[in-house]
Amino acid sequence: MDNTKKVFREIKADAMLTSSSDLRRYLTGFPSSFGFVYTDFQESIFFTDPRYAEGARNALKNEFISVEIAKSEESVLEYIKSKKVKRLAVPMERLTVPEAQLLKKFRFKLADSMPAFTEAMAVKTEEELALIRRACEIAEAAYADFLGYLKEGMTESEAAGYLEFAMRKKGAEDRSFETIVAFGKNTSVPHHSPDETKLKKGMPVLADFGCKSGGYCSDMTRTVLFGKSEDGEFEEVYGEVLAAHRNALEGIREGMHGREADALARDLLKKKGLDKFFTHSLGHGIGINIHEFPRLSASSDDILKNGMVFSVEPGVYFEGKFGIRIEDSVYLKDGVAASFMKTDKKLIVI
Ligand SMILES: [Mn+2]
Repeated sequence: MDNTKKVFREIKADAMLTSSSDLRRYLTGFPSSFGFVYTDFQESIFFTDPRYAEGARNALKNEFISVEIAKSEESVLEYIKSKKVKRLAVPMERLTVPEAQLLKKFRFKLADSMPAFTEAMAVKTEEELALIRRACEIAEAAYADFLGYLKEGMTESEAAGYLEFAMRKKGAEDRSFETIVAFGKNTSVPHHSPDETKLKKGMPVLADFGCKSGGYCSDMTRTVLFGKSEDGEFEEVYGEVLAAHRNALEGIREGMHGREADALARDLLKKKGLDKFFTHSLGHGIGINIHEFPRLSASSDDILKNGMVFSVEPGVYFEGKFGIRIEDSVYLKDGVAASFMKTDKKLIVI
């Protein structure tokens, strides 16, 4: 079944119109920075501009969806009006104020398509899983090169730049979010922006990164030591974070709530008095977007289903000292979680 039907059948409306780039990509499988996807019970049309028309026609020639050139959103809405559509579904949370005003001018009754998108996009097809698997393989191969590239005196920015270059060199279309590389005490900031901090012996190195392949994201974090640390605290805490990561990975089951998954890691850290340093959630859904449904957090009622892809990323952060996070992209299959990642998680001292 094509994705337009998968989403549209869940919505009570005569037609739906979609203009956000991620949702458009989901419906068409085609990347574009401008366009509108119109779907009703008879047809799906991808309205785009001349920059994408040829590429889109080639990419979609055997598909369910036709390609038309549109000058503006207004001309698309005129087409929809001409089809006597009364109730039109749009992704409410994505509408801009000018878009909302335009829709009002055309006097459509509106329905929200966003819940149907969220649900459909959360459960991946085999094709989508294959694209995410590829994005994970590229990220892991780049990470292996990155470890060999780290040298004393190198800045975080340079190291992050190398990691991104390596992902592209190995076939990535893009990074899936801003690459995080943190050295030393900067590792205690979960989303540190790489700066001019130089790598010195004995520092921890935290890298949180991912790339896109076929429009789908990977997400991975590893923390290593650049030479042995002065005291044994880092090694000890690393062992606890790894135990929490493994407990979550092994314990996650289909049908669990996001909060139960989160507790698999959080409760273990709590026994060691470390839960107050685990300042974020266990994970998030991954797909075309780096953060999507479901949420694996202490307050999440989201239900985990086979085919969902999400991160498992417990972390412990000691302000001004160091932080440790270990993250894999994982998927639920046959009721249990399986990691896309093969990179060893034992503590590495380089
Ligand atoms: Mn993540």
